[in-house]
Amino acid sequence: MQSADGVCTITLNRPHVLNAFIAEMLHEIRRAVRDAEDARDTRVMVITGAGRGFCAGQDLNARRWIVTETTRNRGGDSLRQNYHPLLRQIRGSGLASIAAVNGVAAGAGIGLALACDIRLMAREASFVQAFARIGLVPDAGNFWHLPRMVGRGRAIKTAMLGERVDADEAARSGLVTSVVPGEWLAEETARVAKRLARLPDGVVDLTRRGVYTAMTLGRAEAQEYGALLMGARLQ
Ligand code: T3D
Repeated sequence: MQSADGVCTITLNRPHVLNAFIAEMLHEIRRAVRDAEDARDTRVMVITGAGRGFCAGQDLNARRWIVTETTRNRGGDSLRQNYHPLLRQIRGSGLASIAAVNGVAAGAGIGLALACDIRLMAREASFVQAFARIGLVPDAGNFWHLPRMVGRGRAIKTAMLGERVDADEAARSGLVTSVVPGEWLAEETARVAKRLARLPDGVVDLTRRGVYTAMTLGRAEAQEYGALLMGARLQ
């Protein structure tokens, strides 16, 4: 983890397997997110990958271990115990989060990117919903995010067929916020992160709360919630 100017960057670092997750790495990311939250000056968290991948999801060579050794062997426990806490932690933190998707993301790697507030994607990067190919169903947040972000039809098609979604298609369908040539990704990420870090105190936290809470409410309740948050700004 690196920190400067209110921005902390967490780099997934198992490039030989496109930064696929193992249990230890998930623990390390959670620790890094916690450290970022605890650091008084940090406002923004950037998550990116080393090498040519963002994150290829669960490490398939370690999957047997993670499923049997870290869980009670109840179906789904590997998600409950290894992935959900991290995704909740990112969403629940008061920090703005940016996924700088530098290369291919698959499976739970997409879940990690979608848990972030903003996704900036390298033109060479892509998303692959790899779950169905190996006999799994998408999750690590994908079930919730996909239909909301791209609509039901596209969600089902990409989840079932597992076709590669390139960066331009990801931007058109609303999965990512913007696409830049790979060599500019770090610079564009730093630019956006710095702008977020310089916003007046509390704006990032309350805006995130407003958007995520309003997504779960009806129109009138969402308006009232907005008024409450605005009230907090005007005190
Ligand atoms: O119970 C539970 O486990 C629930 C939790 C599920 C969470 C999940 O994330 S399930 C989904 C797991 N992920 C996948 O199935 C993706 C597997 N990988 C791929 O489909 C492809 O590698 C990619 C589409 C991501 C990228 O393709 P490409 O052609 O750009 O790269 P490549 O040549 O396939 O991969 C490069 C290397 O990374 C290669 O190793 P090598 O031959 O150079 O030694 C490949 O084996 C390795 N690699 C890629 N993904 C993984 C991996 N090694 C381990 N685990 C991986 N997930």
